[in-house]
Amino acid sequence: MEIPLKQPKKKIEELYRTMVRIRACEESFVDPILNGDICCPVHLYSGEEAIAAGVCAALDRSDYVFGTHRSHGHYLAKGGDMKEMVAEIFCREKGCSRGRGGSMHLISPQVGMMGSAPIVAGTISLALGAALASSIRKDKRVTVSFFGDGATGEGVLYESLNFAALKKLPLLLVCENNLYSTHLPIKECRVDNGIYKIAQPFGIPSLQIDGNDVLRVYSAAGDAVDRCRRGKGPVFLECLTYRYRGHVGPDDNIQGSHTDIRPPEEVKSWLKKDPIKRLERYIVRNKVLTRERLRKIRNEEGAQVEEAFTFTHKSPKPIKREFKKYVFKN
Ligand SMILES: Cc1ncc(C[n+]2csc(CCOP(=O)(O)OP(=O)(O)O)c2C)c(N)n1
Ligand SMILES: [Mg+2]
Repeated sequence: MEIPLKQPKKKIEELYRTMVRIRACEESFVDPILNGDICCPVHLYSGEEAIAAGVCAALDRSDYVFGTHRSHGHYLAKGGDMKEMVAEIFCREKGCSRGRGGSMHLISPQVGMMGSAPIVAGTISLALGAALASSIRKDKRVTVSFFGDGATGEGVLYESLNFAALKKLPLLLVCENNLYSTHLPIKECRVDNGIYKIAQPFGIPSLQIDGNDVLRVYSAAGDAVDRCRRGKGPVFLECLTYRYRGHVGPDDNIQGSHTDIRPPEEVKSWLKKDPIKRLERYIVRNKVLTRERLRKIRNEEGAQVEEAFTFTHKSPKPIKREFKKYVFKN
């Protein structure tokens, strides 16, 4: 007997393609970071792709997303232009922030990627504001606030939970719990590991899910987005995951010195739960797509990355006297 697929084939292919696109892009930055061609701090998202891919696949183009310091995946999954992202990371004039922002300042309002910023928890209140605006305008848009487990140490998260619940705002709070905040294991800074529980005193529906299972993320995000759109108020999703690379840079320090304190056994055990390999196994087992089709998708996405690098290297760097050109003046 055939087991029905969890999602339509087209959706599964889209989820796979998005994750592959993010991974291909992330890994292409490793060498340029190590040899100094990329000068800004870069927080790679490899290993966590299922969260951005699954959540953003449940959104409409007009919905809003706010990111963090580790936001390449959010930007790409929401439909941001890869060329402009790569150019930004290389600090080029054609980057999405005109080369003034680097890896941690990604923005593409035309697709609803409203911005990322390095201040831990700094964008949660901005997402809250966007959700409040949608609620006042009755435009049916949903806002997603992505943040890491580290943001649970910041008061603004709790203030935002209260206000969002009070006003029943269309806000989906997505905590990407990768078990570490820089080099601090979550066990050393939280009394209780169940982050999802922090939303309970505010009456916000919340759950903890496997953030490396893209089908699970997509389905949980779909339910949450639906609830937000119906005006029922915010939802909190804690997605358990793990980063494959260092906190910043490929091997934990910008120029590659090895400072990762995570136990090698722990890293190894998470590599076995790779979100892309996991979906591949599901696809092949259930004959959703052929191995050949999967290879084609990987090649196509690899080619996109190459194109983005060519575009970037043709783009000039901002000239010194224009550094402040886009600074807001009242
Ligand atoms: C308000 C603030 N405090 C401290 C920092 C330094 N800092 C940068 S990233 C980070 C850890 C963030 O951890 P988490 O939120 O779990 O995200 P992850 O890096 O694990 O994705 C810290 C403490 C900062 N950027 N902002
Ligand atoms: Mg973390």
